[in-house]
Amino acid sequence: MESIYGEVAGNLDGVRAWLEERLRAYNAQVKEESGEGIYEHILARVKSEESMREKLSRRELEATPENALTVITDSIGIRIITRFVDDIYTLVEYIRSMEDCRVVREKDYIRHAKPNGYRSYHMILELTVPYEDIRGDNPGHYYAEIQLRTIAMDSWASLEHQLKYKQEIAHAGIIVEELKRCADELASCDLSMQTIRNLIRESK
Ligand code: 0O2
Repeated sequence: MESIYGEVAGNLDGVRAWLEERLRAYNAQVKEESGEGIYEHILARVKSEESMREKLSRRELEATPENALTVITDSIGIRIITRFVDDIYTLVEYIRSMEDCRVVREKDYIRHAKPNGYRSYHMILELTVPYEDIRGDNPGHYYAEIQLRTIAMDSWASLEHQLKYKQEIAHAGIIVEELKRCADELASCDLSMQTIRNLIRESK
C-alpha cells in the first residue's frame, strides 16, 4: 500500500529533526546563559500511518497525502515538557519569533483548561524547510503541532489518555470527577512550584 504521506513520506523525519534541532539549540543556549535548561525533556514523532489513516477517517476526510499533510496539521508532533509554567510561555515567545516558522493557530488550555481538566499549550506551525512538499515546492511547507506542558500536566494527560481507551470501565462518573479534581490540584502545585522558584531566584 502507498504511504498516506505519498512521495514526500521520506521527508517528514527530516522536517521533524529540523524543528527539533532548533528547540534543542535554544535549550542549550538558555542552559549556557542561566545554568538551567528551559525544558525538562522533549518528545518528537511523525504520526504513524495507522494513526493518520484513523484520524482522516474520524474526520470523514478522504485518505490522500494532501489531506494528511495540509488539512490535518499534526503529521509532525513535538511535545515539550517543562518544570515550570513560566517556561512554557518563554518557549511560546521563542517559537513565535523563530525564522521560517509561522504560527497558524494557538490554544491556551492552561489559562483556559478543558472541562475535563486537561491543561497544555498547543501551537500549530507552518514551517518553510529545505525539503520538497506535497505541492512540489522546494523550499517546502509543512505543518507541525507543538504541545507544551509541565511535568505535572503531562503525567495527568498520560493517565487520562490511558483511561480513555478503557471503554467499559466501571464507576466512570466518579473517575471523571476524580480526574478533574487531580488536574486542579496539580495546577495548584504548579503554581506553588513557580512561586518557590521565583522566591529562590529573587534571593540569589
Ligand atoms: P493524538 O493521538 O494524541 O495525536 P486536532 O485533533 O489537533 O486536529 P483539535 O480538537 O482542535 O484538533 O485539537 P486539540 O484540542 O488542540 O487537541 C489535539 C491533541 O491534544 C490531541 O491529539 C491530544 O494529543 C491532546 N489532547 C487534547 N485534549 C486532550 C484531553 O482531554 N486529554 C488528553 N490526554 N489529551 C488531549 P489527538 O489527535 O486527539 O490524538
